[in-house]
Amino acid sequence: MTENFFSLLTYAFGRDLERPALLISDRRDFSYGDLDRMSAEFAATMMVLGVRVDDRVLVQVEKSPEAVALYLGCLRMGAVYVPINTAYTAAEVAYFLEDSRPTLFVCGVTDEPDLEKLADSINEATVVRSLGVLGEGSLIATMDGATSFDIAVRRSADIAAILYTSGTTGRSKGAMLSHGNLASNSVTLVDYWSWQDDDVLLHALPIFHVHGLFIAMHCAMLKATPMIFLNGFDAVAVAAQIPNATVMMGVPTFYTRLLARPELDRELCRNMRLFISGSAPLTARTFESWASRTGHRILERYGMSETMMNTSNPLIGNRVAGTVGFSLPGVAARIASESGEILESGEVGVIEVKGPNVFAGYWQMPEKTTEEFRPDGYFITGDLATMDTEGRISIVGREKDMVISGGYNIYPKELEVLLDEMPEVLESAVIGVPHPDFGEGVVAVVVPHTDQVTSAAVAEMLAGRIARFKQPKVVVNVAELPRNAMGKVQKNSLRQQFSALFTDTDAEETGA
Ligand code: MCA
Repeated sequence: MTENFFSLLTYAFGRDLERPALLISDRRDFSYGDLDRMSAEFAATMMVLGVRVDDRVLVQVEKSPEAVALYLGCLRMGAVYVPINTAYTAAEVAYFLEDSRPTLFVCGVTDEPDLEKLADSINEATVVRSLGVLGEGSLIATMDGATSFDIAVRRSADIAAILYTSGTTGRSKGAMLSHGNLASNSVTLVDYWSWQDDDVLLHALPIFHVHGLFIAMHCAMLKATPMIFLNGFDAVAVAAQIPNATVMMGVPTFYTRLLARPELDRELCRNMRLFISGSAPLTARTFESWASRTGHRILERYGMSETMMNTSNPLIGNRVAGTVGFSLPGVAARIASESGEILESGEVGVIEVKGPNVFAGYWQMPEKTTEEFRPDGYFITGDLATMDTEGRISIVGREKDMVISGGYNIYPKELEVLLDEMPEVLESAVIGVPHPDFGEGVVAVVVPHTDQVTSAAVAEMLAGRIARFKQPKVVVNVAELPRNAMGKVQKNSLRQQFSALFTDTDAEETGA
């Protein structure tokens, strides 16, 4: 018997293949039968292109029903799905091509000629195809009409996907998630959040990260319930769809932007059953404002690319603002000191987790994998937290140097390396400070050699090298960086100094 996660999904789809899966405003709806058929077509096509079990398929495409079917096709044939952010530049893509060594790289129609050259220069064996219908050689145009494809036999521990997560050293690590990881976490969440046969999910998240790809889609798919499938987040469009939905999953920026919409009220949310938030901390203020405007208490949960979901506030019972709830059934969580000593309730330490949701390790980085696990199998998340006597967890900070902006993780090191290469920069420190829209906004603090370093110069240097969303929203010049006795830059002190940069409208852009 196969433990391929896709067989669980087809079991759910098979209850009624006519059921709508993706509701799309400017295209026809796609049923679960359509997704099933398209996934077989993609699997057959990929097979013809040389993709085999365990081969990586690197994917950088816009959100679409075809992109969903491509993901399902990879599961179905036992290939390893490797999605990357559509905002990544060719320079960033080069790293993923080199690191993941894909057999097939699927990209956007307009990018295909350039990326084909790039892929060829890195790994001649990689086949490059666009997904879309426009390009002559696109994946869809290559389809040979096969409408069935046997589900590949996979064991629970076999890898289904690699999700890249940046590292504190600036080098992205590929978190390998197995078929068993996907199955256990999705089945747990469907049950924990009591997914209903008549639920309708409002899906406005990107589908290249765990949140939109696995958490949101798998819950809907395991019950074969419809998703209102929006290309991206637009507050007006999302607000207009709220009355047609029963569940929404989003990052905190979704909620703050919706709160700015005058039409948001109890009546608009009358059909909603559940609002879920994750990927970044939800402030108590947003939680309270949402409750008073809509009558709904947002359910906050906590996860990572390496583990998918670890904890959740309860569906029934008290959802407490500023906490991420309890460890999910089957997931063990504990708070430990840096040296691994397990701490008492209330003490601040690093949250460590163990369970069937925890990834198989980092792709081709065995030493890094070993470093991040305790000998007894607990994964060290790097997030600082406390646990109360009932087991309720609150995230209070991060051990790793990372900024979370609009739900995206941004690693300062990646930017600092580039900034320090600028001839006009003596040294730099990149930090995140409170931002009204993105939760945290990226700030580059630079020490210039002589002349001030301008935002324009930084933007010019970063153009094409790093995705726009990672780039600093503000560049600040300082005479020197604060350091401790060991010479380490005191980022806390910088964060404090510039904490009002995005909230104080009089703030200087390039001088401090
Ligand atoms: C876009 N921009 C951003 C961000 N997004 N800047 C900083 N942080 C961001 N998150 C910039 C763009 O570079 C561009 O800048 C300008 O904003 C407009 O871009 P656009 O794409 O139109 O932005 P948007 O549509 O307003 O997007 C904001 C967003 C989006 C809706 C918050 O970032 C988003 O969908 N975030 C969700 C991320 C997510 O799914 N995270 C899950 C990963 P310029 O004009 O200068 O070019 S974490 C996860 O999966 C874990 C496991 C978990 O627990 O969930």
